[in-house]
Parts: sequence; structure tokens; C-alpha cells
Amino acid sequence: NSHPLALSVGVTLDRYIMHRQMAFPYASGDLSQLLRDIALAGKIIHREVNRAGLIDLTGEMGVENVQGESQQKLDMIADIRFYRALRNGGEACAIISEEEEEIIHTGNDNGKYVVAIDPLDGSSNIDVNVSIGTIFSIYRRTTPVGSKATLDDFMQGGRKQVAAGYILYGSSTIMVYTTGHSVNGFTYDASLGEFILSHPDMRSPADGQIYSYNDGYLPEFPDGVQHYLSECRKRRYSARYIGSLVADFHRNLIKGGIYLYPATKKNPEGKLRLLYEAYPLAFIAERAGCLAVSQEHSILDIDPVSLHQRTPLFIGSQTMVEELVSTNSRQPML
Ligand code: P6P
Repeated sequence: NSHPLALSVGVTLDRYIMHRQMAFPYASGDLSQLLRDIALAGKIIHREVNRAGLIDLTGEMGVENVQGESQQKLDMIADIRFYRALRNGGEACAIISEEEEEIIHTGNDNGKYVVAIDPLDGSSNIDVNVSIGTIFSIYRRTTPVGSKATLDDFMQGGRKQVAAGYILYGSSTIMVYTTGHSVNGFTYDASLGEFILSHPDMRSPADGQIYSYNDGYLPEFPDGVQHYLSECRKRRYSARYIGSLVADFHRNLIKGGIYLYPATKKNPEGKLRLLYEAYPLAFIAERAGCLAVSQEHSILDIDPVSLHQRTPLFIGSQTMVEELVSTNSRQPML
């Protein structure tokens, strides 16, 4: 339906997706369905997150994930929920997840898409009631429909993403995603069980006065980064660091700001993961008027070489990222 209200605040995610799909007459509706499947998993995780303390889900499973990090129960549940939603939805033939070492085949070999996902990022915050988030990235498979997905399907590079988004389980639960055009935010109304369009066509401020980084690592940062941060302090900018990438990213997207996670001694390649953290957030950032770089490269131009590879990440308001890069060009960031 071309009803003018179809894209206005208050419309449900389902109706919004249907309306957007009609703008692409040849669209088969598979990506639309995949986005609905992801939203469904988000609703289920919203429920688990909001009652975690009540059903003893906040403890540690006592097992480690491929990252060598102790796996929180909710991490595991989120991973399983997304696997089930994507397997049952039928559109995704394979998944890579922060929680799993290898490619997970869903059994839908006729699915046209693959999904890279961090089911629950910021999991160290689960026990202390701080916002956490899901980050997802979608590619159209390059291997033949009907065959088993391979590594190649996931190694296409950041600019080949067909969609990317996140679900932030915060004071409210919001799903923000783009299919390459505008960036739109949908706030979850649990009483209806619906995501409702609340942030249409998100455009981030070109500049900002908020900087987000872990001050504990400051001495290890490259000189250029330290110089930039001392400039932020001189200008009395606000330091805001939640310790949950999705929450810091979302605040900076709305208010303007920059998030910095350089290489450190503990993580000489950077801490954040390229395929299911940096690429999707960079894809969103660039479509909302922001920038995302590693050192001097745009995140989206980094060539992927392995599923769980890490990268330094500097992401946020265009003017802030440009100043950081120019500061570092004078003092190398390596
Ligand atoms: P640190 C959470 O583990 C995470 O991946 C991001 O969500 C967050 O921004 C960062 O790591 C926090 O890392 O080293 O400051 O605790």
C-alpha cells in the first residue's frame, strides 16, 4: 500500500518492511523475511534479558567460547535463539557467530543469505544490569543456491553487506538497521509484541562532544590517539564509556560522539571483531553520516581474511573521526 503513513513514526516494523519491499518490485521478499526472523529473535532475547536475574541466567556457564572468554548463560541463549530463528525462517543458509568457532550451517541450503552475528555483545555487563546488544550483518551468498555455504560467502568485504543492524537491550529495546539506504530505529512495545518505527531516517550530527574509550589503556595508545584525546579534554568534552559497544555507538549516533578502541598490548590487532562488530556498525555509521576507520583505512575497505579477525575501531561523528585521523597522520597511530 502506498499509504503516506506507511513510513511514518508509529508504523510497525512488519508494515515498514512490507512497504519498503514494494519499492523494489523484483524483490522476492526473502530479505524482508530474514529481517523479520531477526526481529523475532530480538523479541525473545528482550524477554530473556529482562528477566535474567529472576531465572538465574546471569551466572557464568563455566565454559569458555572460542574467544577464551567465559561464556555467560545469556550469551549462549542468545546464540541458540538466533540460530533457531534463522534456521526456522529458512532464508539464511549459514551463520557465523562470536560464540562459535566454525560456520554454522542452518540446513537451509536454498537460502540466499548468510548472517554474521554477535548474539549478545557486552555480555560482561549482563550481571550488572547495563545495556547489551545484538549486532548482525547480512550478505547475499556467492556460492550456488542449493549448495553448502562456504567461507567465501562470509569473506566478501564490508561494502558487500546487503543489510546490517543492531538490537540494543537498554532502558528500552530498539532495533536499528539499514539495507543500504536510510537508517531506521524501531522501539519495541512489549505490550503489543511489536517493534514500532520511532527513529525514521536517522542522521547523525556531523560533529560531537562525547568521546568513549577505556581510560585504563590510555598509556598503551598510539601517540596520535593520545594527542587527540588530550584535545578532547582541553575542550571539556564529555567522557562517556558504557563498556557495551552497541550502547556507546547508539548514544554517539544520536547525540554525536566518537568511540575509540585502538590496538593494545592485550589486543595488538584491536579487540573488536571485523565481521560481526566493526563491519555492520561501519555500514550503519556511513549511511547515517558518520565515519568508521581502523587506522587510516575505512573499516568497510579492510579485506577480511578470517572469521574472527579483530581490528582497531574508531567510529562516530564525521568531524571527530576526520580530526583523529589527521592528528594521527602527523603522529603515526601504529
Ligand atoms: P574493555 C564488550 O566486551 C566489548 O566487546 C564491547 O562491547 C565494549 O565496547 C568493549 O568490549 C569493552 O572492552 O576492554 O573496555 O572492557
